[in-house]
Order: sequence, then C-alpha cells, then structure tokens
Amino acid sequence: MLAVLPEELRPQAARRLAANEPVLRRLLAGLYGGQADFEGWLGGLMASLGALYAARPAELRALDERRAAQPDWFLSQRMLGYCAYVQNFGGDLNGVAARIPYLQEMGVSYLHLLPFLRARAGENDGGFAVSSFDDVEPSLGTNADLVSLTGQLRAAGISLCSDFILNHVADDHAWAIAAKTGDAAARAMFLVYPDREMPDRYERTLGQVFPQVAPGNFVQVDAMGGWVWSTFYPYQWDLNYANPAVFAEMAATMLRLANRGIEVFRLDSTAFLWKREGTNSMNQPEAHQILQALRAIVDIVAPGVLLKAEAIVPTKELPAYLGSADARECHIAYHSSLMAASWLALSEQGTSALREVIRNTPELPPAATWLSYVRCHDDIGWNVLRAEAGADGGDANARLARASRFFAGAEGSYAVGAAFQSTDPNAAHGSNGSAASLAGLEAANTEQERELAMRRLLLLHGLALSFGALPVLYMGDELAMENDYSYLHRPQHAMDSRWLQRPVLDRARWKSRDYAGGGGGRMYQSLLRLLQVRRQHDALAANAPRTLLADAPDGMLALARGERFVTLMNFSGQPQTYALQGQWTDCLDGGILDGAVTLEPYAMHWLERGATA
Ligand code: OTU
Repeated sequence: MLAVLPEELRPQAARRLAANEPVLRRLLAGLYGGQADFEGWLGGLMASLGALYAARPAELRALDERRAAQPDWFLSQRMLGYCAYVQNFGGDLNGVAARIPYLQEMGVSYLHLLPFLRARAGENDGGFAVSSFDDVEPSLGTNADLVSLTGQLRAAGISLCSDFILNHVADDHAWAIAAKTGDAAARAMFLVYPDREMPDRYERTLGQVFPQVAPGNFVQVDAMGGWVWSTFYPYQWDLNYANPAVFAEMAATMLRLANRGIEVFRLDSTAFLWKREGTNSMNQPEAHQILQALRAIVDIVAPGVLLKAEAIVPTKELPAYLGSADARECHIAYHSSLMAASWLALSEQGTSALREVIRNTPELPPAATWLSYVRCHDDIGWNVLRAEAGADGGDANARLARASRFFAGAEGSYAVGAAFQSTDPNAAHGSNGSAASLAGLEAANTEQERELAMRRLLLLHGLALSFGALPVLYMGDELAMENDYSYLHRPQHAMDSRWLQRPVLDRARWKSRDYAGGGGGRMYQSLLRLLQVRRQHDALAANAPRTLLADAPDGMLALARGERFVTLMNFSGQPQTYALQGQWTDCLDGGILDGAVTLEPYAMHWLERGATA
C-alpha cells in the first residue's frame, strides 16, 4: 500500500497501518484465509486502498487528521441530525444546498439524505435498490452536484451522511446484468441456487422482512437458471460476502464515495450480511467481522469518516454493532428499541417496557454512540421489543399486537396510521404513519385534543434529545406534518404504507414556522426551544452518565443525566407526581421546582439542579 502512495503521505499512512493493519489482516484471514491465493488477494486489496488514499482530496485528509486527534467529536450535545429524502426536502441536490440556512436555524450538524445514488428503473424501494454506487440518481443531480453539496455542507459545519446499501444491489446493477448474461465472476457476487433444495433448507429458519409484498427470501430468475437470495424485495439481490471479491469491491466503493465528501455511512441492513443454515441469518459473527474490517479500512484511509449501523434487531443484539474497546466496529447504531418502546409507552400509558429497554442498554465503548429518533422513513418495528414486552411474564406477541392496532387507530385510539406487513390483527410487525398523525394531531378535533397531541410529540422528541445519543430529526416532524396519502395513487408505492411518512416538505408550514399560532409553527417553536436548551447542557452529551430513576410512577419516565440534570416525562393521560430532592430549575420555562412536582398529561420537564434562573 505504501508503495502506491506519494512520498509525503507515507509517514502518516505508515502510522495508521501500524495501528490497524494487523487487525484488518486477522479479520480478513478469518473470513477469507481459506481461499486460494489469499495473500495475493490481500495485496491487491491493499494496493487498491492505497490508490484511494492517494486520491483523497487534501481538504478531507485534513479533516481526517483533526478527527483522528479528537475521536469523540460526534458525542457532543451540540450534534444534531436531520434526515430527509432529497426529492422531498429540496427537489434535488442543489435544492438541498439551498436549504442549508434552514438546517442551520435548527442547529443541524449532520444531514442524512436517504438514497440518492442511481436507483433501479421502475420500483426501487425508495432508492434502496441501487444500480450504480458511482453515480448520483440523474433525477436528483450529478456527481459534481454531490461534491458541491458536500463542500457547502462542510463549510456550514454539517456532515453529510449517505446510505451505503451493502447487503444487496438492484437486479439492474452491472453485476446482476453481467450475471444474467452468464458471466461466472459476476454470478459469484450473488447467492444462486439451481433448485429449491438449499432455499427450502434456509427458509426453515429465516424470517421475512416484507411477508406480504415480498414473501420468502429467494426469487426465481430464469436468466440465472435458478433461485437468487433476496431478503427484501425480489429485485434487491443479496451480495455473497463469502466471496472475497464482494468485500474488496464494496470496500473500495465506499471509499470512492467518501472521497466525494460523504462523512458518515449509514450501513443499511447490516444484520443480514452473512448467511448460515439453521439460523435466521442475522447478526452472525461474520457480519460483525465484515463491519470490523470495514472500520479498520476507514481508520487507515479515511479516519474522519463515521460508520453507522442500521441493524433493526433485538436490544441484546445491538451493542455488538458498536464493538468494544479492543474490537472497533461502527461508531453509531440506531437504537430502534428505544424508539419503538417510546411509542409503546404512549399507547400503554405506562413505561415498563421502555424502562426494561433502558436497563438492557449497556454502557458503550469510548467514541461510540446510539442514534436516537422518533420516526424515520421505515415502519416502527415491534418485533425488536419481544424480550422487553415479555419481561413481565405476559404474552409479548399479544402486547405488541395491541400496540400495532392502537397505532392503526383501533380501540378508540387517537392515532391515525397503518399496520405494516401484517393482515393478522393478532400479529405484530410494524406501524406506519407520521409522528404527528400517530400522536393524535390528525384526528384532533378540539383545541384540547390538539394540545395533547402536541405534548405527545414534544415528549417523544424530548426523550430522543435528552437520552444521551446522537438525535436525528425526521423531515416534516419538526413542522408536525401529518400522513401523506398520495402514495395510494402511485401504483409502484400503493402496497407499501411506509410512504405515509414520506411526504414532500410542506412549503406553507415551512414558511409560517415562525408563527407559533399555527400547527407547524407551534411544534417548530417548541422544538427549537428544546434544541437550544440541549446545546447548553453538557450533561446531555451522548457520553455523559445516565441513570434511570426507579422511584417514578409507572406512567412516567424519569432520567437523571449526571448529578445536576433530570428529565421527567409523563407518558400517560393522567397527572403524575414525582418527589424531587432539593431545588430545581425548569430549563424550558425558568420555573423553580421544589419537592413534589405534578406533571400534566403527557407533560415533560427538563430540570437543572439549583435555582439557576
Ligand atoms: C432498511 O430497512 C431500509 O431502511 C429500508 O427502507 C429498506 O427497505 C430495507 O433496508 C432494504 O434496503 O430490516 O435492518 O421493516 O425496517 O426493511 C434493515 C422495514 C431492515 C425496515 C427494514 C430495514
């Protein structure tokens, strides 16, 4: 690798190699050491990494050095994420650049743009079926627009996060096209079986992500002469990571994107990277080894880049994605259990499962954090909560199915949403709908109902913002945007109710966001206040200590952040009382509290010790 680098980069590269190459070699030997000519393959990989190192723009290399010197830079309470579809937020990449002042108004320092690389023609799962990782989707802009956007964002103190969909490619990706024409090397990038024997054996223990619209995990493809592994939609073909060529190609692909200025990669569907008969082929040890190898590569070539694991898996499986002090993996991981449990708590008006999730959330290694969120482009998946929902000895499935019905608006609930991928009212898969609609704003008829819905929205955001994580807002939620039903008229989307929560930014709401009287402005102004207070308190940093206060009533969640900061959250429709020790100041309204404090339905307090106002 050093040989392909220019002289002036060699000392730095030598240092990084000394620190990371032994780890990388061990991991790759574990995965691929049995292959013919492993050493030759590894040499080729290192040379390709060297070329990408040499091609890394100077500005990004400088960023790498700054961040390597301060590896916990992203744990600050001043970090705030925002997630949007390019087309819905700005129309195209240049339109997103034009919205940078809006992002700055909120204090955003991290922007996750949902898939914007060239997507499959026709249906493409909202861009999650990628046909070329090296080109921007033409309807969203050009590669030059991407480089320009990353530069403008960086100048504004905002890191661009891009999905890196490494588990699968579209069936019109160059590899898939070549495989269909009989190219053996391309075929080996995928998992192909001539008949149903192996698929049937695997299926015995596999789950299903989209049981309704894409049942099964294999698709019959005549041009391939058999069955192709496709965990998600049939046009999303899983890559075969047992083939070292897949690893080498995908590692280089990621670094080419990094060299365009992408600073964070959302590693999509990481749990599925390795298949093993007799298991659900999720969270396999090899999947972690692949991620750790990618991390070692990033630490050598682009240490300013962050890796974020999207693994929607049970709480106990999550910490592994953040590695340990001596096995570095991803820097960030979605805490989908915390997110789902906060909605469950609303539906139950009780926090027992949410507390169980928090108890199951371990301390993290240094320079790693959870990602907290209220909503995202996907459904609220209930299955991740099975352990916590059954912890009281009850029927977890029945409990989660109840939540699913609640958010579909059944049983007199205030929510307007849809159950996802399940027609069985006694089974739980996921729930769709925008935060505002699920929290009751769409169904609200009276000022009182609107007030309660607004409080629920702020409560969930308050938890995400005060938990100790990198919080990410989902576009539209800051303006309390409601469900978008237009997908029902688009044949390629009509069967996938996740489109309920993928609206185009409402210009009218956006324009009147300063006017606290309207629905959008009221949410926006209250949220801005929370964001402002959060930035001021280093007790709210991702890595500052967190304690669950066990003496709060079941309808409430009380979290201490260090000795001087407490958040009290009422998840129920009844007033709840909590006995404070000593004097506290409400950071949101300046009020002084002492002794027993009663929270109105769905109310929240962020308290700082002492009378500091
Ligand atoms: C991810 O999601 C993406 O976020 C989805 O938008 C994509 O459809 C999918 O991958 C395929 O690329 O299981 O851990 O239940 O939570 O599909 C990865 C729906 C996933 C999603 C699920 C998910």
